[in-house]
Amino acid sequence: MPKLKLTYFDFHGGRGEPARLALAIAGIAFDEDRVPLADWPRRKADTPFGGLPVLEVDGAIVTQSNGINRYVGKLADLYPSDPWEAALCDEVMDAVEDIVNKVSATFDLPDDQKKAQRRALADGPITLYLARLQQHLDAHGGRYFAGGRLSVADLKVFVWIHHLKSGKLDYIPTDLPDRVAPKLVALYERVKNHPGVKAYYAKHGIAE
Ligand SMILES: N[C@@H](CCC(=O)N[C@@H](CS)C(=O)NCC(=O)O)C(=O)O
Repeated sequence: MPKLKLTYFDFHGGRGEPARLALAIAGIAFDEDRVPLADWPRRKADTPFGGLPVLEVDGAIVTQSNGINRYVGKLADLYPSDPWEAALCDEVMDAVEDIVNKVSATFDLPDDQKKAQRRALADGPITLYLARLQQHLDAHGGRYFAGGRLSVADLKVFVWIHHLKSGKLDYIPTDLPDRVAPKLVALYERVKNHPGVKAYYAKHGIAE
């Protein structure tokens, strides 16, 4: 196994979280550099594209969250070996990235604009992505998105649903996933209760 160091922000969730969880679930040792937000302005220029996560593998650096998810998913046996199932796994991860990017674009807006844009996102694209992802889940057996078992796609959806339900996104109703996509919420609960996930959060003192 290569020597791994995953650098990401010191909070629960976000683009670095699926890789953290995949490695933790598989029991693969990795160093974590959890960057406090206060340190970010100083650290940003040292990253290849000005963003996190960054994964160091035997001293070499790679970025881009979904690429990192695929790489650690292969190490952790949480990425399908079958090319078609891999494409389904990628589709879900990239769809989540699409909708996360739309929401991220509202983070730094003045409050009145944030309110208007987030309400429109909740009524439109977020509802659509929740519904369509639930359809995808149903179409592939209802429990997992790809390969008939847990993969990094399920971990990525888990992180997104957690964010939506967390109350940290003002003007996006926290019960939206329950109303629109209860089967995604059931998936979220399954991942949350995975022993490897529970152990990772217990280790970091993070309560769900
Ligand atoms: N396409 C990149 C996006 C990376 C990205 O924007 N990460 C966010 C955190 S989730 C970040 O570093 N934000 C701080 C900044 O852009 O200054 C990826 O998927 O890894």
